[in-house]
Amino acid sequence: MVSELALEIPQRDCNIAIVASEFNRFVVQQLVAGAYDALQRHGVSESDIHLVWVPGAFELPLVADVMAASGRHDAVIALGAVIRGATPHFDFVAGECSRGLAQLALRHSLPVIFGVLTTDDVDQALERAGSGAGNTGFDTAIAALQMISLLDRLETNEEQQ
Ligand code: INI
Repeated sequence: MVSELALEIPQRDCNIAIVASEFNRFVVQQLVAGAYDALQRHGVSESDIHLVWVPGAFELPLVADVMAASGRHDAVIALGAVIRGATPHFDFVAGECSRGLAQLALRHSLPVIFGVLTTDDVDQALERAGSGAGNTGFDTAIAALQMISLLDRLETNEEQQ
């Protein structure tokens, strides 16, 4: 008999932290709106969503770390937009941001969800920050909920074995 854990939305109250970067706010604001939309459509109340703004994507890991360490949130969603333009700065900002966030998830055993756009230009970023489907903020919020449910079920399975 094959045992399979499918992706599901949790059937319990969830508390979510969103850390968003001010840099390229005209894009990131749309990601935040997409994330709120997805969370509220799936029953997360506004009072259980905690939004914190940081200056840029480079600062996301530190504040995500503080939010994760607080023990008050079931998941932390990091939202940002790093746009290449003509600068090699891009690689350092995007690289450190993704590395830092990935480390946090493992350190805290908590879903720390990567919703940072890394694009060549503004048009590509706006394309991924549209309304409804095609909004990375929306998609990452769904991923956060799915990961909460998955970890809940894995913990329950382990307790039962
Ligand atoms: N921060 C971003 O979030 N996106 C960018 O595209 C970006 N660029 O291109 O430089 C950016 N830089 C700022 C960086 O994240 C820090 O806020 C800054 O270096 C201070 O530590």
